[in-house]
Amino acid sequence: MAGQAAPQTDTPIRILGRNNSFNVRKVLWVCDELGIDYLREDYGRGFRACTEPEFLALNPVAQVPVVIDGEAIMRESNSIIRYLAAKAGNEDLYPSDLVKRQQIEQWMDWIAYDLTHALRGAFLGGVLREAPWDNEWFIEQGRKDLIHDMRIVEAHLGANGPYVTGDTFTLADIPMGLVVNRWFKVEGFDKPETPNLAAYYELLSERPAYLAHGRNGLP
Ligand SMILES: N[C@@H](CCC(=O)N[C@@H](CS)C(=O)NCC(=O)O)C(=O)O
Repeated sequence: MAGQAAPQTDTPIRILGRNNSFNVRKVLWVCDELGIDYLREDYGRGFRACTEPEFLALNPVAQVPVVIDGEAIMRESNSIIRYLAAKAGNEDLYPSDLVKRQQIEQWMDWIAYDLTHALRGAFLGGVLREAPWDNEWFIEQGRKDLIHDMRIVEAHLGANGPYVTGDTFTLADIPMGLVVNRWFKVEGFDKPETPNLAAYYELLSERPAYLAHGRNGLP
């Protein structure tokens, strides 16, 4: 698709992925924020396997979400939500100004690389007891890393909030909103007090799309 414009069609996009997946929920949340129509099909744990040949042909790394927009087949949730916001031309969620854009993306990337790794131990291992993450050393390390990372977010929001990049809600708040929801749901170890994260959680909860897909009772 390099060099081609995004598909302009009235056909709803297709979202392949179970709606209890952390990464699918990001896409659903953004669609609701932007008023994007979609059709969702259940794939992933508990549903049709991502290892089915039909799914692997769409996503060789066998993970949800996959989004199909016209001829374009997309994977990687953060990349997908950037695409959807850019296609909608939504300057609030994803500004075209390169510096503002980078300020958003640096948080999204850090969450994807560091925080998600910590959550593998603390949540996938420590709460879901899912192999191969259910290893005591890995769980303990994940919990330590999660506390370390959430202290960074707590201090950042206190100094620079109320949203991740300051005064307005942007794409950076989508993965962060899911992380913070999980932070308040994850159990099995002592967590420090995080009043700024609690205030941020309440602020995001003013958004119906967050209540539908982020703070919706799931961890
Ligand atoms: N980096 C990928 C990660 C995707 C991912 O880890 N997806 C999980 C669900 S949150 C998955 O497909 N798990 C296997 C399954 O549900 O069968 C993204 O952000 O889209």
